[in-house]
Amino acid sequence: MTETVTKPRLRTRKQVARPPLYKVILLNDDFTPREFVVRVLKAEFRMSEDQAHNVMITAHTKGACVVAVFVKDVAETKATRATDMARGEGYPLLFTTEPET
Ligand code: TYC
Repeated sequence: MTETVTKPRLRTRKQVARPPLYKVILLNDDFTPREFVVRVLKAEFRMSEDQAHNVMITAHTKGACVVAVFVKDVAETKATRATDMARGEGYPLLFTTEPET
């Protein structure tokens, strides 16, 4: 039995879905206790104590720090939940989101 194998005339590439990613950003403020910021980062973003501490210190010294990137609704949900955790304790801590360039 014979078989004819023909090469595709053009190189094709499987279409890969790449949803746009969004950064979750932690903003500094003068009132939220450092340990509370660390606690929120560990709880909502599943960071280790060390990772959370580094992110907190970066936001504290530079004014803001990228926490992580996610698809849009995961980023928004996590930012909202983390911010709400702070509101529940009366702290002004704020997480925002923005598209990754
Ligand atoms: N600046 C706060 C303090 O001195 C601590 C803090 C760090 C708050 C990072 C917010 O994103 C933040 N108590």
